Amino acid sequence: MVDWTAQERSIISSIFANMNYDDIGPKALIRCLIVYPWTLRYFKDFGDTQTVDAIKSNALIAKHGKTVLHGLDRALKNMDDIKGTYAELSVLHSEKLHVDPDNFRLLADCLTIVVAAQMGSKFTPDMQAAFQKFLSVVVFALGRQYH
Ligand code: HNI
Repeated sequence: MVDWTAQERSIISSIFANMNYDDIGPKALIRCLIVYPWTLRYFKDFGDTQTVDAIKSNALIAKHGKTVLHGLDRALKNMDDIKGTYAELSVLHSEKLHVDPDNFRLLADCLTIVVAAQMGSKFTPDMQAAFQKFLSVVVFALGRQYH
C-alpha cells in the first residue's frame, strides 16, 4: 500500500483536472511510438505506422492514446488501491497482448514529458515528483501480473 500526502493527492488531482485527455493521450502514445519504435510491434492492426508522419496522423493510434489516458482515470479514482484496480488490465497486457512490461515505464515517461511541455514553468519539481510517483505506482501495478 502506497502512502500519499495531502499535497501529493492535491497535485495529482489538479494535473488531471486540467488535462485535455483528447490532446495529451494521443501525444503521449505518439511520442512513445516515435521515440521507442519497437513499441510499434503491438500496433500492427492499427493501419499505417510506417513513418513518423503516418504515426502522427493515424486516427486509430490517436483514439488508443485517449483510451490509455482514460485508463489512468481508474488509478486516479482509486489511489489507495491501484494494484487491485489494475489487476485485470495487468492480466490483459501480459497474457493476451504480451506487452513487455518495460514499455509501461517508457509510455509513462513520454506522458510526463508531454505534460511538462504543456504546463511549462508551472510544472514545478514537486509537481513532477508527485506525478512520477503516481505513474510509478501505475507501472508497477500494470506489471504485477508478470512478476
Ligand atoms: Ni495498453 C489496451 C491502458 C500501456 C498496448 N491499454 C489497453 C486498454 C487500456 C489500456 C485501458 C483497453 C483495454 C480493454 O479494451 O479492455 N495501457 C493502458 C495504460 C498503460 C498502457 C493505463 C500505461 C500507462 N499499452 C501500454 C503500452 C503498450 C500497450 C506501453 C504497448 C507498447 N494496450 C496496448 C494494446 C492494447 C491495449 C496493444 C489493445 C488495443 C486494441 O484495441 O487492440
